[in-house]
Amino acid sequence: AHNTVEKTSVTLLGLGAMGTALARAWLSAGHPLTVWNRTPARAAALTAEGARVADSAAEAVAANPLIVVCLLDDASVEEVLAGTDLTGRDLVNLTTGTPAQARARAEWARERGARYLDGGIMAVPPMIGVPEAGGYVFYSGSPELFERHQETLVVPIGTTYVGEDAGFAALHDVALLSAMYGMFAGAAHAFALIRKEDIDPAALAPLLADWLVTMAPAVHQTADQLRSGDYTKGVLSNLAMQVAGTPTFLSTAEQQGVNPELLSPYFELMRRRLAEGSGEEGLTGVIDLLVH
Ligand code: FVH
Repeated sequence: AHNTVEKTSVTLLGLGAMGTALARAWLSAGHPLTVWNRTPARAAALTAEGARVADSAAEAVAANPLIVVCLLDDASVEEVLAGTDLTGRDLVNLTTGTPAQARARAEWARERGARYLDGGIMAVPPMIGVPEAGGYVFYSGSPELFERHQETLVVPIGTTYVGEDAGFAALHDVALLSAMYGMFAGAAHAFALIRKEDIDPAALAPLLADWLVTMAPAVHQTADQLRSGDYTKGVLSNLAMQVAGTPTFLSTAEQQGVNPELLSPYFELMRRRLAEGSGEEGLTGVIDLLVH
């Protein structure tokens, strides 16, 4: 049977690595697509795949009610949209930025008569159009806009709406990526410890990956403790015991000729929390030391 449902037309501004991947996903799903890019050659490459190329950002914005921007940074969004008429448009901004930039951009769009959704992409370009890769985009801002376009937005990659505050998508994006860097930092220290030994890094890697996966659910206990305010709830390895173990980590690093600078700041926070008399807690109290 022929699919007679009309697909939503999309305007996409920005055809870098991510924008191009998004464009291809919408085109191959049959969505009429108008594109514009500062460097025209990148847009021209998509005409063979069915994209309509606008001569200017203003022309692209005039072409469709749904406008998606995927540019380098907030400054480039300002520059590209400056000469366009956003009245009545649904603006979806997939450009990475801070929560404050997203909130200001939402207000900026509202003043220009547009509805606004901000997006934080939790994926790299090869994950676009590949649902089994597990990537998704955090969205926040206008709930009506999200509901209206969810079917179109989900075509390239999964969607997770995190609230009406336009800054929340960026906040979730940065929170998850910050945790990722913490994980990478720990793994870097682990590889450094074995660097000069007769241990194959490829043998350590699966052990590390499995261990990190085993430990990851600890975040649920952290959340539970933060919600209840009881940081001793369910604690198996208390802070006093963990702080007592830190010299072993520092001595091992020294013996292996490894600079402990990635671990030491965390150990210092653990020591400070213990000094406040929180020996029966786990590690959740460290969070309160971080928040000004
Ligand atoms: N690629 C990735 O792995 C990450 C994954 C997570 C999300 N990020 C963010 O997505 C935004 C776009 O990233 P991208 O990978 O497409 O970035 P580039 O390939 O560098 O393309 C940048 C596009 O922005 C255009 N552009 C830059 N400055 C301006 C400007 N002043 N005026 C107009 N356009 C501008 C650029 O145009 P051109 O260089 O081709 O002319 C590209 O279209 C980004 O926020 C990531 O943080 C990606």
